[in-house]
Amino acid sequence: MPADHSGTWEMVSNDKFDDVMKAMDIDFATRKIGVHLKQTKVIVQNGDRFETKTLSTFRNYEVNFTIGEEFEEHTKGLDNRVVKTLVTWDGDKMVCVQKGEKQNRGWNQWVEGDQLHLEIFCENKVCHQVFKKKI
Ligand code: ECB
Repeated sequence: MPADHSGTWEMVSNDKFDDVMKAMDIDFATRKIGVHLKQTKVIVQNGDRFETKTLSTFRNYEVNFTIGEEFEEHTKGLDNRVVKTLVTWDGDKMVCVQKGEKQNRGWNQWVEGDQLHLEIFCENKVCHQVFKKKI
């Protein structure tokens, strides 16, 4: 039984997000806005099928995937690249690899109690986001 990531999760911290945005070549003005956003993550999990929305006052990002099935992801409104994305389980941790122009790109996501943790990687930078489950 995989971990349950479903629910609505509200950002409580976003460590080193600016570093990861820089590694993705996001311009200064966008980074200035992006670093202050309180993101909300909405996850619908049906077995190995995931529908995810990352919401903010500035931009929203939606991506849907099935565990173990590689797909082409267009990071529209983020860094606007096309990557080959594969999400798998490593125990209760969700591991995402995004193959493309940027090396060492992807994210890891796991649940600890009422918190959702998300590490976002790009090149040699790592951002750590923590969300709290909305009751
Ligand atoms: C959508 C809110 C953030 C908008 C910030 C705007 C520009 C920044 C550009 C690039 C920054 C790199 C990543 C953005 C961080 C979060 C967005 C979603 C990351 C993601 O794919 O999360 C997964 C795992 O939770 C969704 O399934």
